[in-house]
Amino acid sequence: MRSSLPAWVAVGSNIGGPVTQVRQAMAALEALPETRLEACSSLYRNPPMGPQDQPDFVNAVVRLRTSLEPLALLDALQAIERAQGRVRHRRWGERTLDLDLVLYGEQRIDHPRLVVPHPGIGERAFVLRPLQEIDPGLDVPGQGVVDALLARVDDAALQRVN
Ligand code: PH2
Ligand code: MG
Ligand code: MG
Repeated sequence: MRSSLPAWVAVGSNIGGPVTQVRQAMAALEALPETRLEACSSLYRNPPMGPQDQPDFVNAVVRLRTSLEPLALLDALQAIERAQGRVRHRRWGERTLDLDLVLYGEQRIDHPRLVVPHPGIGERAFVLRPLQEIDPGLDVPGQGVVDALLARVDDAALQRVN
């Protein structure tokens, strides 16, 4: 493999059998070229952020090691979303699969298609809690260490899925 970096992907689903969708996405990530799946968090069921008249989400975070450049990785994530039948209904609404590239090495990226670190990361327990499970001491560029970020949000509504 060419020189590679860690990349963290937040996985979410709330329709079409969310637990199966998330597990299938993890398998698809493992199969990406130039990429290893290094760590997977537990799955967490939690209430929707945004419109409340939609099912609970199942969320998880994975750490990849990849030599795909950020935009190539983004293309690959979007291809997996499409392969799992993603249809976008409304902003912050229901979806079969959402794969967000939340962190890429220590890089800060500001591109029309991709902002890294993901702008919402510091407020979202459903990203921070699974991220803390796999990388508690990780520094989020410009925001602080994951453990400290998680201490500032309410994660009481997250239920680990067995
Ligand atoms: N994703 C959204 C909108 N709302 N709520 C939860 N709990 N988890 C998500 O992943 C999520 C959401 C849009 O990406
Ligand atoms: Mg999202
Ligand atoms: Mg997304």
